[in-house]
Amino acid sequence: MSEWKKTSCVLCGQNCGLEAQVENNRIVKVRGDKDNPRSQGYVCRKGLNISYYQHHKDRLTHPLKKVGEDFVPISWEHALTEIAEKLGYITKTHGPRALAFMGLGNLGGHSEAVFGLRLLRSLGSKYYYNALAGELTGLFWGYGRTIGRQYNFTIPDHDRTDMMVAIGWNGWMSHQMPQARRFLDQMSKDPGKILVVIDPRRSETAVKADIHLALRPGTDALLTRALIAIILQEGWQNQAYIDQHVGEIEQIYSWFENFDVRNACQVCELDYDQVREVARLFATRQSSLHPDLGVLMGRHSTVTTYLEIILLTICGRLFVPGGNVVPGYLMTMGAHTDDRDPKHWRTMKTGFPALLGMHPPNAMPEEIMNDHPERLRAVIVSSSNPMRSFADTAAYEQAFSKLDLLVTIDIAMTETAKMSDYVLPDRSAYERWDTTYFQLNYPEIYCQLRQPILEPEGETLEGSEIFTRLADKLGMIPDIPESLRMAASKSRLEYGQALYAYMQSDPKIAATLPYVVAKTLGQEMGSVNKAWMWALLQTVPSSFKDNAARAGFKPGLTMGDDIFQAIIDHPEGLWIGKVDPENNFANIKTADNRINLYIPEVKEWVKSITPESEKVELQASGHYPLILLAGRHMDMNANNLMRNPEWNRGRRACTLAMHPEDAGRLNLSDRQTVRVTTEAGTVNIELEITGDTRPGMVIIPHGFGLEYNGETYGVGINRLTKNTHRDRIAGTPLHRYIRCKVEA
Ligand SMILES: Nc1nc2c(c(=O)[nH]1)N[C@H]1C(S)=C(S)[C@@H](COP(=O)(O)OP(=O)(O)OC[C@H]3O[C@@H](n4cnc5c(=O)[nH]c(N)nc54)[C@H](O)[C@@H]3O)O[C@H]1N2
Ligand SMILES: Nc1nc2c(c(=O)[nH]1)N[C@H]1C(S)=C(S)[C@@H](COP(=O)(O)OP(=O)(O)OC[C@H]3O[C@@H](n4cnc5c(=O)[nH]c(N)nc54)[C@H](O)[C@@H]3O)O[C@H]1N2
Ligand code: SF4
Ligand SMILES: [Mo]
Repeated sequence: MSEWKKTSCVLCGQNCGLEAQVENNRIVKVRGDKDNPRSQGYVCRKGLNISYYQHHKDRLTHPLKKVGEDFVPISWEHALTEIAEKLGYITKTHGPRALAFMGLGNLGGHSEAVFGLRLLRSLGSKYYYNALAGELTGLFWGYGRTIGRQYNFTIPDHDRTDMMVAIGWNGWMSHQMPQARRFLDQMSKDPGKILVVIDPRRSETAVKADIHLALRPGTDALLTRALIAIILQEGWQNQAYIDQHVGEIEQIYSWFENFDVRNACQVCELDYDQVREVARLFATRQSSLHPDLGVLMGRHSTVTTYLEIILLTICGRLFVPGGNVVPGYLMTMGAHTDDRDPKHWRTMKTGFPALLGMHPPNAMPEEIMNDHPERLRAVIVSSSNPMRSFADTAAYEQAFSKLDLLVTIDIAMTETAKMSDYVLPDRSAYERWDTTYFQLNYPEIYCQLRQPILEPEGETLEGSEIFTRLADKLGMIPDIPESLRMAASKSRLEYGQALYAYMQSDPKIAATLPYVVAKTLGQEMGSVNKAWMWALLQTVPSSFKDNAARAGFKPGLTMGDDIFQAIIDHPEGLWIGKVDPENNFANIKTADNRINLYIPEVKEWVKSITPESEKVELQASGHYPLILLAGRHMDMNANNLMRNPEWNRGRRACTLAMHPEDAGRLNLSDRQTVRVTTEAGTVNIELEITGDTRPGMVIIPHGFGLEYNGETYGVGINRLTKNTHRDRIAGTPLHRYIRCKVEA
């Protein structure tokens, strides 16, 4: 018997709607779901292959404990009791700073994060490492300083923009917006719209561009400084906007006054007239900007973002139709954690701040490998594979083998799981209820609560259930009255009233709300994640209620429950709100409600980025003459989410891409094995000679080097990256600019 079921792809942050045909508890066919209001049937090759994510030999089905060199099955009861004892012991003996969590959600689901973070906090620690602090936290920092909230970063207003500048974004391959290929095609064909791509190579997105600025790798900060300088020198800035919305701007003008734009363009290897034309268009059109990893993982990462915010601001492109806007949320990606406030922890050895509550994975090896009495000794990892994803595999191997406790929660036996003391099996994205908080959209607010489409195999539990049981073992959950459990079995309305009364009875209960909901409504519904969606909707702020009313939900006491019911009734996903498009400026949360453009801490950094200094910094090194892009998003990878290599059979998935000119000079031929060396290490890899890259620049994709069924597929890129090669403020890796050499 087969059945088509509504679900979503979990292989990138877009979570396109899918319909999956299920037979004998297996996904046998997949198609894009036309009923999904956000993706409207759009799907890429990866989404069509989710059966390889779900069904493979390395799936975890039972809790495991490491004994000697082997893993032995252990019951949930024993595993959680032992882990709780160890967590209690380590945090009591060495203090709470000895404990960190890592991951807590990836591209497929985020419900567990609430429960994991609650547990971390209850144990007294604030150390939370996450992949976002390996890519986006510099950007969060920039918005935090200028706008007042790190979570109020912006995205282009895709439907209304008539000029989009993609800088370091290869949307044709990575998506990063709804229906990316459809959008880029339309942009490209519409004579009234301009697509500008700033990328050193002719990427799949650059091919679609009206203007391609093929800048020299690593010169985005210099180029952005030049764009701002041109606009200010020509007087093209939007003075009315600046007068009305900007504070703290006078201090920055001098950074651009005598800036030598022509010389800068030369260093960027760009034509001055073309750069000037882009500046003029950007200042005069309904323009928007889409930055991505090419700059976020590039040289001067955080300062490039800051300069981009300055560029958007002086042109009056922030918070306006067709410009860059703050999208709508049910739940933000994290809490604002201003790094100037000492209550937010910095990493101890390396001194990196938490940004949006997250610490950089690049710092973790050093945080373990030191002899401070409070050094990191215990790590719980969920939905992440640091042993392959994060910079410097060798440093991670050394550090993780020094830990007193490593626990991994995953759906597969990963390289990180193999190093762990305990390995706990999560339900997969298709076996549990879940949602993500990534679906940045404007002005509509999108939600899909994925329903389980498969019966779980073995003894898996939802991650949020695992964290709740651990909290219980640690004695963190108050006694729950029988009346609350009874109410949960009757109706959501009665439960809501009983929960309210219970919380009123003791103010301390609020801090344990997720666990209380898990153990009552979660049990009743058979899913903690599902119950948490209901609870979340009861506690949304009034601003969200206004948004929900705009999408047609009736204001009043039952609004949260009405939205929940609609979410359940629409497994394909739905709009649950709409932000006020007339009032995006309300997202500015600074003291004077103005954009504060001056950030004193990076003044010297910005001023140091001159044509003269960059020329010297960028000079090719005799020892490492090539620039390696350590990571690339393409049709044949999906982070670490596809372990079974079968989906790429017959394709050249993991190669070193090199331009024919370099290959000729080095006397190398296509398909031969070459040796790539960086300051971090050496790997052997198949060479692919291709015009996909640019002379002087080689590329290896990430997401390979995974051990599957006893074999290793492709090369683990992070053998070539050094964890200390990172942004000085955010600690994010500079994976798009690594010096290397390639030999036969
Ligand atoms: N197929 C696929 N899609 C994915 C993922 C995946 O694994 N596979 N992962 C998802 C995730 S988690 C993320 S974060 C996104 C990332 O999505 P993107 O940021 O779009 O991914 P990248 O491949 O890093 O592409 C960035 C572009 O930057 C360019 N670039 C390199 N160096 C420079 C430079 O110095 N300056 C400029 N301006 N550009 C430069 C590269 O040539 C490349 O074309 O992709 C998401 N989508
Ligand atoms: N050198 C280099 N390194 C990179 C990049 C790069 O460009 N270059 N890209 C970086 C980027 S942008 C990102 S976002 C990170 C991502 O790195 P990670 O944080 O590691 O995230 P993923 O690789 O998406 O997923 C990791 C794990 O989640 C597990 N998983 C899948 N589904 C579930 C589930 O339902 N529950 C649980 N518990 N686990 C599940 C998978 O088996 C996998 O082991 O990698 C980064 N690493
Ligand atoms: S990988 Fe991303 S764009 Fe492709 S189908 Fe999945 S969610 Fe959609
Ligand atoms: Mo990412």
